[in-house]
Amino acid sequence: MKKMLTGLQPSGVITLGNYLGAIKKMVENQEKYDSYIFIADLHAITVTQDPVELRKNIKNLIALYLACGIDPNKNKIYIQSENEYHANVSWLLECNTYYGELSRMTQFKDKSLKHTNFSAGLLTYPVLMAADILIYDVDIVPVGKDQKQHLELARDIAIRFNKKYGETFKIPEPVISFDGNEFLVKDLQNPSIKMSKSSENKKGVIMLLEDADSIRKKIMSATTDSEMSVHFDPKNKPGISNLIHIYSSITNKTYDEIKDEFKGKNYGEFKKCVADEVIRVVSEIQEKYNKIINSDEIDKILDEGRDYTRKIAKEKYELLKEKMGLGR
Ligand code: ATP
Ligand code: LTN
Repeated sequence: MKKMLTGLQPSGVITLGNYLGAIKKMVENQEKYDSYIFIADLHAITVTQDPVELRKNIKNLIALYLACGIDPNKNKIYIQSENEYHANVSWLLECNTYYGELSRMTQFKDKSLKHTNFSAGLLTYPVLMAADILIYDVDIVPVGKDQKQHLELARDIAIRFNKKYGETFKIPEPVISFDGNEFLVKDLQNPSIKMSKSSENKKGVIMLLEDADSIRKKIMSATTDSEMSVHFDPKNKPGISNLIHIYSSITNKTYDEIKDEFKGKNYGEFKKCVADEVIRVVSEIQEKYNKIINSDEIDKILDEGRDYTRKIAKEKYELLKEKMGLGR
């Protein structure tokens, strides 16, 4: 059975973008693959985190995974930092990665520009991500397009390592999306940037734990254009295209079907339908979340995930050490 893996950072409450771009795809495919999903808390500390907030976010995110339909019987669910081999393997891979490659990463360039004094971890971040993937010989990594460059780097690192030390890693397939659609959910106020949980302006971002009234307001006041025609054209109509994409991702209707459905209707009517669908999905998730968040089920699931993945990761780490001539 092929393996599928993805990680999410506990850097705040997750957005509709994270859900549609990563979690929903994992849920839809969890039967078909041997699936791994984890909280990338080591990635989160590449920028400053408040320790109390961070711990709270980790727990909330696990509860949200479960509420979104990630099934603990079909997935290994774990916290990255509880499996120390991720950081260990990452160091070995760092020594097989070039500074030039890392400094060229778009995410590094964007994020380092935002801070005057940023950590070395922000630069080496993609190598840790490569370790997360390569340890388990993963085939498929469902992430949004923003992570595609990191995935390609993971491939390059694996190919280089195999050449240098002999067959060690499976090369992950560069599959970004299952349906070939790489469109990211965009900010509702500024559709030229992606919807992001760390955005300063929250008016354009829908959080999964947000209340229905607030979601409706944000969607109804989303930026559009003056054309009054509901069709997908991200270049000329980024706002409407974003809403079409959201509606399509939730209802599984194609862009063409949506165009037909809303022919002759105004943007207000369309936005109302988008809001209804988003609120329906988000309320279902919230209802489940409220049941899970205070149960002790979460600890049991995480213990099992940690123990299972540590065994695999330890073996890979020992193999790398042997190949690289480390230790006795
Ligand atoms: P941050 O603002 O802290 O960088 P983020 O909201 O951009 O966070 P990540 O934690 O970096 O989200 O990403 C988690 C997963 O969600 C990744 O697989 C990423 O590709 C996906 N993702 C993030 N934002 C979007 C989006 N707007 N549309 C689709 N997928 C997204
Ligand atoms: N960098 C990713 C989170 C992440 C990840 C991974 C995703 C860390 N390790 C391995 C897929 C596979 C992010 O910020 N979205």
